[in-house]
Amino acid sequence: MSFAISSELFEKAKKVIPGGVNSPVRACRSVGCDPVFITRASGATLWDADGNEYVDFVGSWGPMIMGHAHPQIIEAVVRAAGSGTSFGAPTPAEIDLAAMVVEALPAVEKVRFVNSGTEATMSAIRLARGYTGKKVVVKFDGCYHGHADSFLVKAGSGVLTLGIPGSPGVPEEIVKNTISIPYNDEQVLETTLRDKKLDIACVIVEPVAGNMGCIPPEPGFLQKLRSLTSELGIVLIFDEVITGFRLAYGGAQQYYNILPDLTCLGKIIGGGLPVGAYGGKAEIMNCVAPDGPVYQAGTLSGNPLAMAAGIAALRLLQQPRFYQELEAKSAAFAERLIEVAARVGIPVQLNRVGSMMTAFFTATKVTDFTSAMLADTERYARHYRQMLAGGIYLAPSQFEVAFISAAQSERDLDNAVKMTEWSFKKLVEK
Ligand code: KE4
Repeated sequence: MSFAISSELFEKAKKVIPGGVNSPVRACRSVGCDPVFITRASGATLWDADGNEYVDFVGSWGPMIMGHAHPQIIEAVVRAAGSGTSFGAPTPAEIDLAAMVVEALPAVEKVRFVNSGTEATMSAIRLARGYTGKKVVVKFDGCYHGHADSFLVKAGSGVLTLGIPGSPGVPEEIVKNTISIPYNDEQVLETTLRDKKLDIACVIVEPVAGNMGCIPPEPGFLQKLRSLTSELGIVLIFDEVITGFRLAYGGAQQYYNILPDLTCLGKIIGGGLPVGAYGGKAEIMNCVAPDGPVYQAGTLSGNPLAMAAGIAALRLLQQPRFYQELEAKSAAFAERLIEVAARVGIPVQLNRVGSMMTAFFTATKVTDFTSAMLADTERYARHYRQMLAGGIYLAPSQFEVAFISAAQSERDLDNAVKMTEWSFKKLVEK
């Protein structure tokens, strides 16, 4: 494979864009190579500027559950574009997508659209603080909720991959109101939430962690979180930017049957266009301007093209048996990877929930940030480069997830398993 044109493009990009990328993890720093520049995608296939072809397991970090350039999504966006691209005024499509989200998510009575997952979570914690009159936000080590100041303490994706614990530019006055505790630790959770000295407004959690690699909630953890926050009058926020419409049509809240007070969404609900959303109990959402005093706004919120893409995407997810078939495909693929690792004799922990999974290069069970940090990131980097050379496009970080989509064919998955076995064998050879 030649990456000559991508390398040229990267040099050009670095002259005008910090690091040559518009999001740090894309720079592939933690996997020891330069990024390839993608020019086209269709279904489960990506093509880069050198014409190399890849089976895609990143799916634009989650949105592309239906695969790339799905004809019905493209057709919806093209049709919408023909009527104009942005009005800064309410449109019928916003009502349609909002109604679909409310219909799908058991804990959401009202929803506000924004333009990214970060905007969704940033707005949700402001709302929780405004609604409760309290200040402290509790999050979990290794969970990532976007790059708003309040979250950049032991964040997961991006910051963790770059090894920057928190970030310069975030005033400590902000982060002193953010507490980060270990994921899956009920003991510390209870002690923290019951600490009378803490003026806790909300807890925000990835119901399945996806930004320190895939880490499922331990049995009972989410139930404990729900019962404690209900008892103590703390707003429970599910950050479902990844899990929303990924684990089930009703997201993690349907999958685990746990109802948060607020839900944050992104990725899939935009069908690949920039959409985020936060929603929840009407009693809380009615505190959002202009109904209530909690301010939040956005020029392109509810953009007609993004709404059209989101509506088309969710309609495709309503197909009967969509999630059962995706689960069967994901489970079978994960099982084959586990078998390959055992056959080759390489220590790998394969964490999976539904169609999101991570192969951690470690012999230790991965249940939280500390155990995730034991993974061999050098070995992952070699694996990433070997798989890329073999036409398999993985996340350029050990601390992200691989996604199965409706578009990967049996042949694609067979190729990925074969390449994985080849790469694992090279890794154990040294
Ligand atoms: P965005 O602002 O990137 O749309 O969403 C932030 C966000 C919020 N919550 C969760 C659970 C998320 O996973 C994310 C963003 N995810 C990362 C990858 N895991 C985006 C990739 C990137 O930063 O380039």
